[in-house]
Amino acid sequence: PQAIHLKDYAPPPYLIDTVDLAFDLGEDVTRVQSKLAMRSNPALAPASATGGGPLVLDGQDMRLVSVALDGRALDPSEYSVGPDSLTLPNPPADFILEIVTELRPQENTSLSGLYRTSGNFCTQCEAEGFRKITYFLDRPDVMARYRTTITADAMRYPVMLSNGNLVAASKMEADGRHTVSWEDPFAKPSYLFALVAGVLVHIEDTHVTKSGRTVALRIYVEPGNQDKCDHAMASLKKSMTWDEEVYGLEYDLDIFMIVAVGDFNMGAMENKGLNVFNTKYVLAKPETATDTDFLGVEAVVAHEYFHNWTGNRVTCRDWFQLSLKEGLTVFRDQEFSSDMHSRPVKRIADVQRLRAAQFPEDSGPMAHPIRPDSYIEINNFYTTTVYEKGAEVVRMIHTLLGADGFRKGMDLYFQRHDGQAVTCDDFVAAMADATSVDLGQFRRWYSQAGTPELDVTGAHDAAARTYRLTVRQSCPPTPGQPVKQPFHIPLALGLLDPSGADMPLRLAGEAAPAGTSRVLDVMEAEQVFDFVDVAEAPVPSLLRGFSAPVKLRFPHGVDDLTFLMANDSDAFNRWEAGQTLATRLMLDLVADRAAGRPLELSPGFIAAFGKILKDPTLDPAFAAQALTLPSEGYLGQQMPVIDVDGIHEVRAFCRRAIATALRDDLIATHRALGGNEPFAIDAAAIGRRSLKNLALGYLMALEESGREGTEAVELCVGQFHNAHAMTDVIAALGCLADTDLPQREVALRRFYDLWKDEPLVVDKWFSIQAMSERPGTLEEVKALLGHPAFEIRNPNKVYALIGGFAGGNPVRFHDIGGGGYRFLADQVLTLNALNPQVASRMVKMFARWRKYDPRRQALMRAELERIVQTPGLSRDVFEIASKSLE
Ligand code: HT7
Ligand code: ZN
Repeated sequence: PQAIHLKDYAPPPYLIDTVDLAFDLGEDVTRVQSKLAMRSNPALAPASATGGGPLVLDGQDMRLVSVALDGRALDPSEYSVGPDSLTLPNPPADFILEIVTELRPQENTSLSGLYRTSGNFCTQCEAEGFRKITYFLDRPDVMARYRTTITADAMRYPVMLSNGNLVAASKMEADGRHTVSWEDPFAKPSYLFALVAGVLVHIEDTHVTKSGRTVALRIYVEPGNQDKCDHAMASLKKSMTWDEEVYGLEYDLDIFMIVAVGDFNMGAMENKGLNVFNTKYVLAKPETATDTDFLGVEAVVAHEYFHNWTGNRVTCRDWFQLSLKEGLTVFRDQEFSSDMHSRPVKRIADVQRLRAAQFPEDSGPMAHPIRPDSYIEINNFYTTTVYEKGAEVVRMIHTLLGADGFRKGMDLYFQRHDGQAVTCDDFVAAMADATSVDLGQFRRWYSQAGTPELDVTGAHDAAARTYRLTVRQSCPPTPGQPVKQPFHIPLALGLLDPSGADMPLRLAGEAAPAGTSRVLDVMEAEQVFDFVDVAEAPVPSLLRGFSAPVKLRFPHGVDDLTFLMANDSDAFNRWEAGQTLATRLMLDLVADRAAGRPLELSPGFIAAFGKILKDPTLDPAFAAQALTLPSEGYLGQQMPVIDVDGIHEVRAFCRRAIATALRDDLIATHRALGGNEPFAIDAAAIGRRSLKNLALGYLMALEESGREGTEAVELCVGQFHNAHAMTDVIAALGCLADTDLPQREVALRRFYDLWKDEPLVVDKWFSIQAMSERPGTLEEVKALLGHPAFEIRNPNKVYALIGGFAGGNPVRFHDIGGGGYRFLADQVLTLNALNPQVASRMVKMFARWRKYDPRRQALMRAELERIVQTPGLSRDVFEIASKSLE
C-alpha cells in the first residue's frame, strides 16, 4: 500500500455545489441516484471550455449502474472504472453529473459507508465512507449543499432521517413504500453526510437559543430504550447553553437529532444535524450505567455537539489537519466537563488518560505529530495523539493567551473561516492575529512528534535572596525525526515558603511581583529564570495544572514531595506529588524484588495515605484520585525494560500493605459513604461513590489473608447483592472477579441472568472477566468467545472481551508462555476480514513490544510477522503491524 503525504496536497480540480441524493433502500439491493452540480475549481487555472482536466471520483465496493453528463447517458467507453475510482477524461467547465450505483449494505461488516445494524440502515462516512455509497470527490475540502430523498418500505423503516431540515414529510405509495426528503442549507464535506432508516422511537425536547430561536431536539433509539435517554438529553441542553455562554455559538438548524446504534466503530459521529452515536454514549440509567458511563455520555454528547462549529461550520482542508477539529473539540469538551463538575478532578483524569495512552504512543513506533506528515490509512490516525495531545496543544494556546485572548482568537477564527475547509496554521494564525501573541515557535508542536522532557534544577542563594531555576528541554527521537528543535513550553509554577504558602513571584528585572502563580515561557534548550526577594529556600511547585504535555524531572526529596502533597495550593500538583512519591517507592520495590530483597512499604507513605483518607475537608473525588496508586502501565513506562510480573506483584503488595495498616479507617470510610442514598449524578455524589469503592477495593486486597479479609468479603458480597446503582454493583463484582471465592461464580451468574437483555451491561460482564488477574483468565476469555452473547461483528463486544484482555490485563496478556499474544494475533486476523478498523485497534496492542524482555519481544515479534505475512491484509492492519516492526 502507498503512503499519502501532506506535502503532496493539491486543491481539487473540480468543485461540487449541490448534491441531490435519492436512496431506494431494499432488503437485497439499495439503489443510490446522485445528481451533482459541478464546475472546475476557479482557484486553479482559469476555466476553459474543456474544464479542469480529468475528473477522478472516489468509489469503492459498489456496482456502477449508469453515468449521465448534462442529461446524456454516457457510454462505458466515455469513462473508466477502477477498483477505487471512476474517471471522466475531460468534462466541461460546468456540468451536471448523474450517477446510479447499487450497494449491498447487509454485507457491509466494516461499519463504514451504508450498513445494517439491528435491522436498521445507518451510515458512517468519516473519514472515507461516502465513497462506498456513490462516486464522489470524497475529500473534506469539497463542500456542497445536500438534498436527500429516501424511499423504503413503510412498515420496516417508518423513521427515515438525514441531515438538515425535513422538507417533504412521509409520502405513502401504493406499494407500501414511503418517501421523505431532507435538505441541509449548509455546505458540508461528504464525511458529514448521514442517513438512518428503521424502527426507532424518540424522546423530544426543545432548546431556545440566546437569540430566541426554538430548536427541536430528538434522541432516537431502538424501542425499549426510551427510559435511558434523559441524561443524554440533559447533557445536550447543557452543551447548547454552554457553547452560547462561553463562545457565543448558537445552533443553526431547526432540529438537532441523535440516533443511538448498537454497532459502531467509535464513540459517536458529528454528522450535520444528525449525530449518530454508539449506544454506549447515549443510554444511561442508574441501574445499568456506572458513573463513568454517565460522565462519558455527557462528554461525548457535548463533544459531538461542539463539532457543529469546530468541525462542521469550519472544517478541515485535508485529513492531515484532523487535529484542527478534534484537538480543539476535545479541549472544548474537557472545559465543559470541568465547568459542570470539579475542575481539578477532571484535569487529573485527563492527564492520567494522556499519560496512559498518548505518552506511550509518542515514544513508540507509531509516534506522529498532532498534524501527521503521512499516512497509509487515515482511519489509523484517529489517535490519542491527534485527539488528546491535540487538546493539550490548544490548552497551551489558551494558557498563553488567557481566557479573553483565546475567546478573541476563536471569534476571529469563525469570522475568517466560517464555511471554509482550513488548516491548523489558519487556526494558529487567528489566535496570534487576534492577540498579537507571537506563536511562531509554538507551531513546532504541530510538526514535531515525541514528548518533550524538562530537567529542572533550583538553587537558592540566601545571601542574595534569589532563587535560580534552570530549565533544560529535550525531546527523544521519533520515527523520521531524529533531531528536534526546542518547543515553546508554558511552564506554570509557584514557589512555596516553609509555611506552605505561595510566595509572591518577581523575576529579576521586574518592578513588582506578578502574582503567586505564573507562567514562564520556556523556549530554549537551556534557560535560567532568576527570582528575587526569596528570603528562604522555597519548594517549587512546577508545571501547575499540567500546563504542558511534557515529562518533568526535578530533584524533589521525599520530604519535599510530602510537603507538596499537604500544602500545594494547586490541587493538581498536590495529587502529582503523591503520584511521584508513590512511583518512586514502587519502582524501588520492583528493584528490591528483582534483587531478592524483602519488600517493605515506607510507613511514612502509608501515614500520608491515612491522613488523606481521614481528612474530612477533602473532596471525596479528589481523595479517591490521591489514594489510587499509579497503574501498572504507568509504572512500566518508567522502566527501561518493563518488568511485568514484578510490577504486578509490587502493586498488589502495596495495596495489601496499605489495606492492612488502614483497615479500620477503610471500613469506616466504606460505612460512612455506604448505604443506598438516593441516586444523583452530581460531582459530590459521584465523588462519594468513588471513595467508597476505592475503600472497598483496598479492603478486598485483604481477601487472601484469612480472617482479616472476612469482613471485606462480606461487605463486598453485600454491596453486590444490595446496591441499586450499577457503579456500586460493578465495583463489587470487579473485586470478586479477581478472587477464587465461591461467591465469584454466583455473582457472575446472577449478574448475567439479570442483565442478559441489556447489551451494554453484558459488555461489562465480558470485560470484568477479561480483566481478572486469575491465572486461568486466557482460557476463560477463549471460552467466552463462544458464549451466545458474544458477537465478533459487534465492536463493543470486541473492545470489551478481546480489548479488555489485551489492553486491561497486563499480567495475563503478557504471560511468558505467549498464549495471550497468539490469541490476540488470531483475533486480529479474524477481524481483519470483517472490520479492518476494529482489527487495527486490536493490533496496536503489540506496538510497544520493544519495551519488554527478550523472550517476550521474540514472542510478540513473531506474532506481528505472522500478521504481516498473511495474504489479504487490510491497509489498516498492515500499516500498524509493519510500522511496529520497523
Ligand atoms: N469525528 C468522529 C470520528 C469518527 C470516526 C472516524 C473513523 C471511523 C469511524 C468513526 N466514527 C466517528 C468522532 C469524533 O471525534 O467526534
Ligand atoms: Zn471529535
